[in-house]
Amino acid sequence: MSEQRVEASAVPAQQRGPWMTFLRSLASSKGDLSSITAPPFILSGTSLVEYSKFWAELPDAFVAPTMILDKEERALAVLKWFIATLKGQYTSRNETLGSEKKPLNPFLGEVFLGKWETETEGTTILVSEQVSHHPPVTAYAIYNDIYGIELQGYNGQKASFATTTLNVRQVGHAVLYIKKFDEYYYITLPTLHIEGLFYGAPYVELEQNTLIQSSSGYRATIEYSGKGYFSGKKNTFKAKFYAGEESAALYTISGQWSGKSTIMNEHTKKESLFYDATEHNVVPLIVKPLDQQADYESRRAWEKVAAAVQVMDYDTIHVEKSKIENQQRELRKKEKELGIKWQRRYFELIEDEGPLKDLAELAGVEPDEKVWRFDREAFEHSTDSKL
Ligand code: 1KG
Repeated sequence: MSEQRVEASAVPAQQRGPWMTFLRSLASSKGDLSSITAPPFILSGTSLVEYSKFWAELPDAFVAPTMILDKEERALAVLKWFIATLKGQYTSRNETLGSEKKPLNPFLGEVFLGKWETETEGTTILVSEQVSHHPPVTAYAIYNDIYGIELQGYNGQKASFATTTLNVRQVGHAVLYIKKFDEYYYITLPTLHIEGLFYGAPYVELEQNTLIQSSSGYRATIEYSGKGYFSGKKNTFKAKFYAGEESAALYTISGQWSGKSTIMNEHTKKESLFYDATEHNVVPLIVKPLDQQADYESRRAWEKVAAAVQVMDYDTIHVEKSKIENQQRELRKKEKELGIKWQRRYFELIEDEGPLKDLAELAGVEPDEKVWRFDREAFEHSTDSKL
């Protein structure tokens, strides 16, 4: 880890020392990203609870499957929507913040709410809540009632550090439900690694594979690879689309999830454009003004920290973050004294007995014993639902 390399990096001069210490501390980290203190220049003023929004920033792609009567075409449209979400999920900070940044660690009960309003798709609602702090787990639900589609899921991260790269395995899954066809899609989450750490310009690359298993039988497996030493472009994927258990794929979809991809019909060998991420503009999420937000809503709660991050006022970042962390510690202490547990707002941890357990098994995935599920009723009866 040569000084020269850090010399040449995006690390502000006065922070090179702390950055070196931080990089060394990563090697001894226990895998919980939230417990690692990163130098202020790599901090984002956005809480991780907001990241659930990346699933539906393209409402047209999100609702498109509901309008397709042919179940094979419909399952292909679900795969296209999933691929379309990846650019936002895993590269958008590079554009907006210059590199990947360390998001703020959500506190238990922190909620992020918003909606997309578009001409053709109408209203698409986002509910995201931090349902666990140790380990950190975010649960979310996104739905559009006009088209009858709902995505819900939860995720946590397990990090490990290898030589120059930070590896992040995601815990959890997503489930898409299309009401008109009473159809479910079980979606697993990609493993990622952070490159460019030494240059102080970290960015995400995806690896290994994920799958989308439909209750209609259609299944897609997606393999991810990045820019290797010798060959290969960044953000590359290859997906195989199957009608069911049989081995022969009906279609092969390949390309870059942050760029163009093509689909090849394995029977006719005809190839055509599948999706072009450079052509698709995300729709901004509408979030209530801060003064109309509850004090547990993300942007209201982190307002002072986010403002300090904006101006790189490291002392204020520390003071304001500690205030929130101390409040949370007080809350936990009181709960302990009173022998009460923190009540989640809009999600509940349940034994997964439904169709999803079978779907997970069909997909050959070890289903989680307990899963976080959206309590729509609780949300709709709450003042928070007045978005
Ligand atoms: C702290 C790392 C941030 C990540 C890995 C948190 C999880 C983010 C997830 C997986 C959350 C769920 C979303 O659906 C998809 C998603 C996208 C990005 C993921 C984040 C990337 C960020 O990189 C951070 C680590 C790199 C670097 C900024 C500094 O290193 C550290 O701070 C080490 C703790």
